[in-house]
Amino acid sequence: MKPLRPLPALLFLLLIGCANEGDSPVEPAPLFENQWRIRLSNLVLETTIYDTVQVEIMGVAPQAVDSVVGVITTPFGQLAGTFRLYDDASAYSLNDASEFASTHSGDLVANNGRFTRLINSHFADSAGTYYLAVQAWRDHEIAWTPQDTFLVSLSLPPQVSNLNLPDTLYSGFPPFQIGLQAFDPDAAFGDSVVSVQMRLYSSSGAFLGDPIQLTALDQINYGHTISADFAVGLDSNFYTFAFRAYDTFNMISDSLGRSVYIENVAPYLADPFFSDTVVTLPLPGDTTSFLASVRAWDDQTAEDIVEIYIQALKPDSTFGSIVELFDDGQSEVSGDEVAGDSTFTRIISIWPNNLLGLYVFHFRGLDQAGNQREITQNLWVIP
Ligand SMILES: [Ca+2]
Ligand SMILES: [Ca+2]
Ligand SMILES: [Ca+2]
Repeated sequence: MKPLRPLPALLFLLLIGCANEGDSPVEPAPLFENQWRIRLSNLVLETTIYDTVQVEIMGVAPQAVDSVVGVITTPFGQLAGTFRLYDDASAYSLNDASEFASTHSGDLVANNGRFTRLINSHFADSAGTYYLAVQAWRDHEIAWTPQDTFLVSLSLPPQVSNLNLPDTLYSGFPPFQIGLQAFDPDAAFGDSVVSVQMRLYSSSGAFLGDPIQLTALDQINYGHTISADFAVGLDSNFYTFAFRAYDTFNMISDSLGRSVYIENVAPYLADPFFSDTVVTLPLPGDTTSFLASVRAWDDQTAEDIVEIYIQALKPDSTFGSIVELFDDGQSEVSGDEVAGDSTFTRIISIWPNNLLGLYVFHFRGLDQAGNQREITQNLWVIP
């Protein structure tokens, strides 16, 4: 009987051993997961335009996945179609190809855990909302993606109408809201206008600037407010405004266009001014300085002004060099007291070798459209 005695102790040791094993840190098994990588886009009914579906299976070697199956259902829970997804770099002609599931998977990289298939709308009897979820099988385990919703729609583009835009935008026009209406004929089954864009073309057809996105004011009305500065850099001419609407299938409406005359006039000039109206020629080695200034503004805002300058017609009837005036507030440099107050200024110097007599100063303003205006002011240089 003696040999039996150690048994309780041995059992005790085994129990301790089991307890220890249960307490020791063990790496948790990686979760068997199935996540969306590329969701199906909306599809156009009765077309064979394919779109990509892709999921990524995690927590298991790609080769150990038994199958990956997409399940399409209707809003009433009826099965519309099933198809398999593959991680095969599109290497094989697939024996489960169907009217709506591609012959080659469309997969790019084999055995990277991403399973792919190309699908068209031919599983659908009618336009409407459909649901897609993808199941992955490993042994008797199954991992689903979240259910995704997509549309199958008739291929009708949106329509745009009722454009509110005048034939002429006069120089310095007050702020104006361009308006139009846009709607999608497929709205009954969920399609809608995603964006309405405006493009501007020159009379020669050149596209000017970036497309401008109109703001949705309500379900069908879209608008965009333009101000006088819209015409910065545009010379007075006819321009074409073109409007297009895009739906969730990226179908594009016909272009709604209008030819509009946009006016841009030269900068305005006023109150040419010299700090001394009569200047005495300085002695040799000296200079006489005075301020020249003019008020200048532009209907298209100061942004349209390229340069305000003066050029003097000298007593010998030749023109002096171009001298630019500034509205920069750099009083020490240009002589301008206040930046941005529309008064442009420059310190002018007379030298001992300058001619005596009447100088006619031409004050000129030039804008980005090439428009120019000038006014003159006389200055006498006397001995
Ligand atoms: Ca549509
Ligand atoms: Ca202008
Ligand atoms: Ca100024």
